[in-house]
Amino acid sequence: MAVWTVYLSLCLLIPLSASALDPEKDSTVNLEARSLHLDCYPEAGSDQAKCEARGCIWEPSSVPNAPWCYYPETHGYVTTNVVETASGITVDIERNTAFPIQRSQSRDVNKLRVEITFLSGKSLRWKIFDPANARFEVPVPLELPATPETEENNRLYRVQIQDMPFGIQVIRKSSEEIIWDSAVPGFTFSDQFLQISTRLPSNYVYGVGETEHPVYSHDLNFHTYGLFAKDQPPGYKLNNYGVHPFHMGLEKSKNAHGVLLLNSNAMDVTFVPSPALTYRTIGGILDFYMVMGPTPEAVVQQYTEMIGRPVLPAYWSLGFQLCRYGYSNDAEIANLYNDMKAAKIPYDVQYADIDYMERQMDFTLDKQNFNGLPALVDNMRAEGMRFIFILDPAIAANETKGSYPAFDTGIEKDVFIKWPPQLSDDIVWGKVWPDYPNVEVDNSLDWDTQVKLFRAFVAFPDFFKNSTAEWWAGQIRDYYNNVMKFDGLWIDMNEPASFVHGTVGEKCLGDQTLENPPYMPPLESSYRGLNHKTMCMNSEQILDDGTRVKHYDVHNLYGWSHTKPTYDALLSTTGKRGVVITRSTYPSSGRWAGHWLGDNYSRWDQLLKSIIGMMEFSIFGIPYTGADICGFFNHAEYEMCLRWMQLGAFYPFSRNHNTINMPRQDPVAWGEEFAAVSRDVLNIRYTLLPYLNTLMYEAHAHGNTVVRPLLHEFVTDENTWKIDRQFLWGPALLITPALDPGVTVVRGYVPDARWYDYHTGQAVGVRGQFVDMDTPLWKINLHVRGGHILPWQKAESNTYYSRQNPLGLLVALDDGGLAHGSLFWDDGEGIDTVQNKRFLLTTFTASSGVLTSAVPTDGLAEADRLTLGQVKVWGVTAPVTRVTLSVTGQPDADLPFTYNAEIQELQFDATSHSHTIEKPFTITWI
Ligand code: MIG
Repeated sequence: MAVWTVYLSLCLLIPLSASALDPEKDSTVNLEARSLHLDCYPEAGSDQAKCEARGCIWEPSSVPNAPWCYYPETHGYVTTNVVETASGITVDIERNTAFPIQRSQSRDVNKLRVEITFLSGKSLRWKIFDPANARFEVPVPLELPATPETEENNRLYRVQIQDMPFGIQVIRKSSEEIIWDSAVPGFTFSDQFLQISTRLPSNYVYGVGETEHPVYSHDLNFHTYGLFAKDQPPGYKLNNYGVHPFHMGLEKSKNAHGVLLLNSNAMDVTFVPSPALTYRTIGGILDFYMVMGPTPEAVVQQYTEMIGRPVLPAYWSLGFQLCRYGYSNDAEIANLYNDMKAAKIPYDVQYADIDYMERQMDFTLDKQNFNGLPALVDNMRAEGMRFIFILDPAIAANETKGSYPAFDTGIEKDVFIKWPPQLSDDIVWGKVWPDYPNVEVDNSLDWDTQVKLFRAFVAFPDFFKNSTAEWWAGQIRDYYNNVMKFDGLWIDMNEPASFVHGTVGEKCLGDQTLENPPYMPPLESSYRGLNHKTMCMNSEQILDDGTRVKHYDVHNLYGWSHTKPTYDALLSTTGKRGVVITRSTYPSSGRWAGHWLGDNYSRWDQLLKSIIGMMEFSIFGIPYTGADICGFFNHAEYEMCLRWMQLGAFYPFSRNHNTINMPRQDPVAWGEEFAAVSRDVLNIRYTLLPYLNTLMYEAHAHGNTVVRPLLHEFVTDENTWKIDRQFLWGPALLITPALDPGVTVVRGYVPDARWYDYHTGQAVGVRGQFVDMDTPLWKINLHVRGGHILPWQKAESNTYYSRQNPLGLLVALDDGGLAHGSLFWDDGEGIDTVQNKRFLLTTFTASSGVLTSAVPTDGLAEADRLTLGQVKVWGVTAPVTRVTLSVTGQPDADLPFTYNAEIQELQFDATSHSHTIEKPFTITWI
């Protein structure tokens, strides 16, 4: 209990809810579930009669948001048979019929099978399903170990089955903590309502998306988040574009685990202060995967091992990017480019939004306003710039036959989503952006009238089918070859979004309980049905193997299914790896794409929300992420936009983007001071790109996070568990942005390590404390952690040029005078360079006045080699008289150096030696 006492006393320093930490309650099995009042009536309009009709207990409570109708202790299922083998446990369970049917219109499944598999020593799965009738299962392939871990001693966990109510308990053997405990009332398994709750081992839970969260460490005071992919700008409790039923939880022992519910139906997740968690989903089965960590980084590594490791984006995609909706013509983009060049603000990627298309139709070009775009793209690409275009999934259907190949060939190849044949043989028509031919759009009319008068019918491709992927790739290839070049693709509206509800005419055919299910999770506009702003749930989709599924079950996978075909098409068309950005995501989307956080607002609160969103996508396995810098909707204001440029310079996906009809907010729109601050902070980003790129490689190869919550590096220090106003890049760079108006000082935590101010090289005097940091308008606080070596290059106007500079190293020594780091380097855009070992991996170690390198992987082509340049060493306590470079087979060489005693900084420069770094070196200073 010693550890536990320390834990308790430290926790007194931070505000916690009253019921937060009760060691007795949490460290022992509590089958009575006395204090666990789980909501038996989550729908609106409960009263005593309705509550009791469900066999539940009605008891008004004064605790805000606590349920007044809760399950009795023995509600649920009972265990009837348990068979344990070396690789898992099979359990048969039956509904406890002492309780009435749970949901009218949703047939209870009375007998269920539970299959628990010991996937590996660090992971397990429990799958609860109907053994008599096959139900929908998520067709997202996971990468699971070929054989289970049959050796008990190799497993970090053990599993216990409770009989009444049935429940699974997962125990971490090293601490004897129960980290999953579903032996609680309320378990329900009916056709369209499946519910399971678990106790949580601590109050620290992270993740569950995609919804905007006000804090990174969840507030457990009865908050429910609906999850259903929707074209919905982030807002309080609103379900957004993607779905990630994954969370990471901390334990009292300070270990961490992760849990995925692999289910793709509309669902919700409720956090309650017991602490506990409830999932409710309206279809499919309950298929859970747990990874045991035990560190937060290990959780993400194990999770991404299962769902697939994130893609390695092209190097240039780590550069700064500019976009807006509403560029009026190509000249506007050309002027912007010229102004950025004149202002010397580094920038790599220019976008064109749906404006470039003719009437917003994919694979067309607006010949009136954007006729010069292909030439502009060529000119900019010749100067090392890159272009990304937007594509929406919906294809316009009202063009004259023969004039719009995307639709014509789509019909020929039968790629569009239709009704089930027994209902109709027609396409499920929607409306999105494309306009009818020959209309003059009158923007003064209200939205619905505009949709009615001007928007064409559209068809939604069914991207599950291979034939659709081939058709899509063909359109992309033809566009590249015949219209204009591009380097990456931006896929939007793939929830899928529609401007009519369900279908044109808004009458969905078929079973209406799919459109308006008996239990409706709390979703935006849920009272209007699941098809609000998307297609009918009765639409039929066809999986790769021919299985027919309902959109109801796979709606949340539409964006997921759109992503791999787009990525594959990009690669096969351009011959380069490029990058894809997608709006709607599901677990494993990170294998092919990054994600921006959607249509945010030009508001101060959105700066913090963007950090929380990025940290969540980090643990969802999508590290290439960021928010629209300066905000999408509304007018950006000077100071906010400036602070946002500083924060956004540390988004892995760093793009300033704005909606139509809003004033400009790019860095050259605000005058000289703004341009100068943007230039300075982007120069820092560009200087550190070799480090950021190495982190992207670590994510791709090992599943590490890039934007890293502090608790991932300092989990034993509880002060870090709630920090979301600061974040790290990997282990070594601490970013403390200003997030509020008018501030000149920002409060930030300095974790217990040696840190150096990035701007001055000065060691920070305190550690393990919150401190006030000066943050004048021009400055974002950045600190480098002692013990680490960061690779860098001098910034240039874009990465084509900065990549040619010599490699610098920033050696930040720790208290013991040690540091280590690494560099990943490849050609920046080749396909499968990691898989084919066409890259260089160099490690660096500094110790006792010696800096050495080692080269575990040397597969770089000669043309891509890097020479060693300038090295800065921070924390050199004694004056230096000589610096020597030694390379095997060559005479030792003296290097020019300077030593600054005041900040204990040694600098030396190897540039003149043209030493290429695939050859190991040793540098000594005395
Ligand atoms: O209905 O393409 O989130 O980034 O600029 C809006 C226009 C459609 C939504 C995207 C946004 C993009 C916009 N799109």
